[in-house]
Amino acid sequence: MSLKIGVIGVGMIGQDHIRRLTTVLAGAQVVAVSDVNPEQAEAVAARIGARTYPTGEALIEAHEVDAVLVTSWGPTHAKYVLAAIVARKPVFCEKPLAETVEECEAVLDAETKLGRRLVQVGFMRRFDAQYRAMKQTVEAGAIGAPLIFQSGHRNPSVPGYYTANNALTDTAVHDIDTARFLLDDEPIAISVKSPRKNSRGGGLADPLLTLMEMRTGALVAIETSVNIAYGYDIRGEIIGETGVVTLAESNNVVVKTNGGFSGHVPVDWKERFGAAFDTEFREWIAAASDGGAAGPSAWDGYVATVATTTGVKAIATGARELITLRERPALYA
Ligand code: NAD
Ligand code: ISE
Repeated sequence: MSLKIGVIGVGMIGQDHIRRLTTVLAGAQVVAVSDVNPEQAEAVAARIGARTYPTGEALIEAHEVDAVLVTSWGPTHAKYVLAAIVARKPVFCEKPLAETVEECEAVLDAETKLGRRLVQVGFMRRFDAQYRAMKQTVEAGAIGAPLIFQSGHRNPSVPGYYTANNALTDTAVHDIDTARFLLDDEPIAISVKSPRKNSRGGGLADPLLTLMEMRTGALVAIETSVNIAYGYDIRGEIIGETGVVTLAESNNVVVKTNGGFSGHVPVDWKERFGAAFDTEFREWIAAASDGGAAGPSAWDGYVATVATTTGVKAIATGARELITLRERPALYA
């Protein structure tokens, strides 16, 4: 039987997820869409033969909707996730789970009160074959205890409204989650430094270097460059006690000619993480069809938001700021 999905927010990534749910993956059907831009909702619905709903809440309550996909703007995520929990429906929420720590805590409270997981957060890197291989390498003990994780997150360009705070809340949020995933560790402090600005950024503090200290004593150094022009380049290396593990280049082939060698750099996150998104949704469809969720949880969404909001504070103060987490509920053990 096919999982009947309702999608709230049919902009760029909403439409990309609808494409993969309708043309790439099996086991799901998008039956309902809603958007604050009704013309956009109508246009997308007409393309796939879905029904439109005037509000996200109405879509969540609809009988025909088994599971909910939230791909609206960040500040609206929490209210839809909470409504889905009230309706007892599995919900996939794109990052961030919520923009404030208080809203994330409300989601944790609602889900732990229910006593089972319904929420999955869109940290797609956890489904990327390269990162999974990196994690397996660490867990196999091949490099000894991890000491440092260096993560490079490079975007060719960003829109004019993008701020230095966005470099944490919108971009480095992925590296923060990746660090927790790879090291199986939690952050305790964060500081952010900016070198000389990239002149392509029109005054934006870019790049940023974020240093996160972990409970075990491991350090995480995140470089966010968002105007680097040459492509969308994701770097990663873990330095352990006896070895290192490094993300390979993401191009399929290396071309050697005329005394040189070259390879393709992805143009954007859709290209770099296309296969990871497919795996993420394949695993979500399977879990949601059983009434649950797979992979990144509301707890992971909560920790990421605590870390990014503390990082935003660190940008403002220029100081090292402590990251304070509530006790992890048993549901997320
Ligand atoms: P977008 O602006 O292209 O699309 C958002 C859509 O949501 C728009 O059509 C807008 O009209 C609609 N919307 C806004 N508020 C709404 C509401 N209250 N109810 C219903 N619809 C509403 O944005 P986008 O780039 O698609 O990003 C959407 C989300 O996905 C963001 O949270 C973003 O951080 C996340 N995202 C994740 C990744 C990733 O790599 N995982 C990549 C891009 C975007
Ligand atoms: C975007 O919202 C994403 O989530 C991408 O994965 C990230 O690389 C980009 O910087 C963000 O703007």
